[in-house]
Amino acid sequence: MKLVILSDTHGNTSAVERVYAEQPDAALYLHAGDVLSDARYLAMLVGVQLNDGEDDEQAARRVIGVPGNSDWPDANQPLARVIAAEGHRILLTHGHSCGVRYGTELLAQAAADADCDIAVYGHTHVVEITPGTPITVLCPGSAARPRDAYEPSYLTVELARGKALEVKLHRMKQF
Ligand SMILES: [Mn+2]
Repeated sequence: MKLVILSDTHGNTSAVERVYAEQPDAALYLHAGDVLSDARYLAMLVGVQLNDGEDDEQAARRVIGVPGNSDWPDANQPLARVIAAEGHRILLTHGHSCGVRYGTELLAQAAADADCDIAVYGHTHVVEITPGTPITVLCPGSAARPRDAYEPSYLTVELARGKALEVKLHRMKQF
């Protein structure tokens, strides 16, 4: 199944629209935060409710999002979520609460503690693709305000039971 990961759209709904226009057929979309309303906007484009079916691997299409540090605190929105897909378990969090600007050791530990094999974060606006030993750590960069290149970015992942992940970086033309 195809997974799309984006982050740090910071209210730029046209960035969300561009990602969805390029990747309209994924079964699972993860937005790693900043801001949650953009994840909700993506869910509207996909035609589902944000975070519906978080635990339901059978759901046809899912859009899962977490708040970032630029979101208003909301007790109903946990900072991290765990999503099961194709025999994998993915920890999704913005990452500011575990200091991703200074490294991803705490993030990888949190993923291991939650019995996950994949950790997805945002916040840095810098792409990271680190294959699992044993945790695969992924940051899609920012789909609106990149800090590592001129072009905004996002990731797609081909997830298959018992197979290695195929992670692909996508760069979009600057606006
Ligand atoms: Mn942030």
